[in-house]
Amino acid sequence: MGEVKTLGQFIIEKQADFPYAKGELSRLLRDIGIAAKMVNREVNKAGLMDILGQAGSTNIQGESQQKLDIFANEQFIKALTSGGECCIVASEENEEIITINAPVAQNAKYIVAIDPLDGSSNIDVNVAVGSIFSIYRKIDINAPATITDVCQPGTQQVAAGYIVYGSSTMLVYTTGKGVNGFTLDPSIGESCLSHPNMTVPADGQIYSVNEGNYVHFPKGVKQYIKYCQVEDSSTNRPYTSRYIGSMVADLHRNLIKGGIFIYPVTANAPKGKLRLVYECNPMAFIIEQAGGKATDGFNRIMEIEVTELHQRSPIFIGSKNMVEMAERFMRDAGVLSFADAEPLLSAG
Ligand code: AHM
Ligand code: MG
Repeated sequence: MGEVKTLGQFIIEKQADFPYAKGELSRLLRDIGIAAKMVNREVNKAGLMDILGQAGSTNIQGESQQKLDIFANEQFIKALTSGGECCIVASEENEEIITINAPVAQNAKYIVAIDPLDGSSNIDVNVAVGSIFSIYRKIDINAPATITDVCQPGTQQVAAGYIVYGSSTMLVYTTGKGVNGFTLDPSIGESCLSHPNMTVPADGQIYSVNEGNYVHFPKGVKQYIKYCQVEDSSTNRPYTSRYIGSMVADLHRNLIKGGIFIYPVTANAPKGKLRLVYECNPMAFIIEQAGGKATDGFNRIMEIEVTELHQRSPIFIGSKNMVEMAERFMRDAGVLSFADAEPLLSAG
């Protein structure tokens, strides 16, 4: 049997990569790992407990909240409040930022943005869901943290990660030095390093997009989808379409197998659906660290100016070459029809 390395051991070992680290980020990551285990326990009981179904309230985006959304949000906030390393939590489920005033957090310098339970419409049907987190450092270490500290561009992220509650539960994270994945062993209650140095293949054969919205997509996206469906043995097309409806699960699969995930602007969601701060930026950081690419069709996700906490953005993310091809279609959409574009693209 090979040597098993737990998430806790790995985090402490990696602290050495940051010569002046005092262990605060390590403790913060550990706290997030603990909250994730609590959420995992409840997600796994979802079919057994009276926890299924809607809680009857709506979140600030007007979407109905599931009971597990609320539970997951509470677990993360509780863990971050009592951990002492986090001064502000920003969550998909809370309209305003949550400032932590606990005495233990007096010197806290980290901001954590979370989507505590992403893809929650999939819970009732036993399909994978996830949690996403993004960590920033306070801009001015001596001043109280404000919303400005939360609205930093994605390039300023110190760490980011996700937990996918799937056929097994995995935590995948980066601190800007590659991407590592840990699988929860339920028999010992520990997440163990199972996917060291994860990289996303530069090319893939999977495209993930909600094609039901096709009619509402911009021309460039429509043309790219058609491109994915054209037969061409030299590029292994047609590609395979896979769409779970849980961004974390869709991206996790594409990270491992190679592929592109697109949530563009649509007629109904003119700014896109997914949120920049706690969905797009952390996923972009992870995918870039794994060698992939994340843009809004034109600009790098992590360089987009953040003007509000719940800002939305279109996203094209995954295998580098696939994202670049989709960007070409976006750029050329105004001038080229698909029929014109196809020979141009096959010519390279
Ligand atoms: P949520 O945060 O309310 O769960 O919404 C985000 C989810 C993503 O996980 C997923 O990629 C997307 O919404 C699916 O949206 P759609 O049903 O419009 O395809
Ligand atoms: Mg979400």
